Amino acid sequence: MSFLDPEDHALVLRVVFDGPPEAGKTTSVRSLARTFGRPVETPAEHEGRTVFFDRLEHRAGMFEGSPIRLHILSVPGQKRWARRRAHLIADADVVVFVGDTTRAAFDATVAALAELRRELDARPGPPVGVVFQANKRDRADAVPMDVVAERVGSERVAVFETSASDGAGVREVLVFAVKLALDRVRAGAPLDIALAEDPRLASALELEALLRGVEGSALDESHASSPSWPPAGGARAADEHDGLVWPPVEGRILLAEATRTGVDLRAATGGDRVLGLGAAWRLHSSADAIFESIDDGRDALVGWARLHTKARDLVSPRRCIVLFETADDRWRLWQIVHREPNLREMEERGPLGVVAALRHVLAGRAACRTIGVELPCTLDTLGARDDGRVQFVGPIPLIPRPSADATLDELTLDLANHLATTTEPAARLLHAVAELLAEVRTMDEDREVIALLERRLRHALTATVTEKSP
Ligand SMILES: Nc1nc2c(ncn2[C@@H]2O[C@H](COP(=O)(O)OP(=O)(O)O)[C@@H](O)[C@H]2O)c(=O)[nH]1
Ligand SMILES: [Mg+2]
Repeated sequence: MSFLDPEDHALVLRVVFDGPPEAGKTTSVRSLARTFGRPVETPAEHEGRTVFFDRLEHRAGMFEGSPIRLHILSVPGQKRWARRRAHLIADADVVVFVGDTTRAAFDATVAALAELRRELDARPGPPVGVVFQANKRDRADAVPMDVVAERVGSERVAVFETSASDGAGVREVLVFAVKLALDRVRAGAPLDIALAEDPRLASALELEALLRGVEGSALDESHASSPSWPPAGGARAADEHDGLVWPPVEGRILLAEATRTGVDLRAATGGDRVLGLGAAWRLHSSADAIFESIDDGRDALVGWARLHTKARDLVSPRRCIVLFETADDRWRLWQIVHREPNLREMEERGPLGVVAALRHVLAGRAACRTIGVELPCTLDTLGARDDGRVQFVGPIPLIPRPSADATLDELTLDLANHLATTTEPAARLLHAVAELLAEVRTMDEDREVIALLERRLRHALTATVTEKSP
């Protein structure tokens, strides 16, 4: 747990290196010690037997006027020291998970990571960030990186490649880990205070350079070419920059994951910006998300974060928001959203798909009324979760407005068209439409919307009956 040292008012952060035995924890901590020119201690003796674990101290910059002191520890790997390990994990401000990514060891690495995830998720308080150190990348039998990223991605970790034996990548891991630990310290404070840091002093690596690059030029044309990635000019050099990211800890992990893949400019209309980060992520910023001063930008970010929190149960989970300086010294808010399947794909599956999409749109609208946030409910912004419940997958508007009812109109017309041409057995369709109609009547929907749906659906029903019944 982080604490302020009463003697020198230093903020003490505990960085714990975890991972299966022989993955490279000790090698990593030793490599850091060499970089810092400091000794590694192996302090503990327990019941007459020496327990080798590694401990290293290091000063690392300032946080809100206090010097930062790092306590870097590696857990004892063997099973019999499980309790000692649990104790270290329970006190960690951030965990660096050293994973052996060679073929023979990788399954055990993934299993141990899943176990760590469970332990951390059970811990109360702000989330504890995890950096996954994909180690032994120098080995010829290392599993390919895209496979590694795929298998550990669902554990909400930031992934870095390392070869601890020659030190490659290990320092970058620590730098990122400290940022996550500081996010966690900030997250312990109320939101306004948690976000009180000045992003000019601490703002971010890859994405910042990326956004600076696109702000200026390319995006003003609707089909801009893709800039190279990573951007030229040493974007990764800006280690001291942290960005203003929400939610704390997990937002930065998402940001790191999203920006690992290349940027691919998809569309830009008016002042709005939509970029693809690889195939899996979308980066959005609307024309009204530009602010003259950093304080205005931060206030907007805080308000937007509250909106995200309010809508939490309805929206897809993998998303974060970021405030960045633009090339012309203003401030722009961005949101990064993991792509999830939407209702348009469902609708493409024929008339039953349209009925299902209609049901989800109505459920989405009902959910918005319940939470009191007017999110646009369209075929593009809504999707279905694995358990069948509706989920908002689009970008959350900065200022929510009631959405037009065009989507319901479009869907009921699509349904009528489908019904006129489909070969689907009439009985199934009749049943699905009749069921939906009954549901609509029980919903606390706008009266005009209900009337429209009843009219359209009844019309569709009659059409089906006359067309399909001899
Ligand atoms: N090739 C290679 N070997 C490594 C790497 N990191 C660690 N090792 C070796 O893996 C073994 C276990 O490393 P160690 O740091 O003791 O693992 P720990 O049990 O996690 O502390 C040692 O023989 C290291 O030299 C690496 O990045 N590449
Ligand atoms: Mg060791």
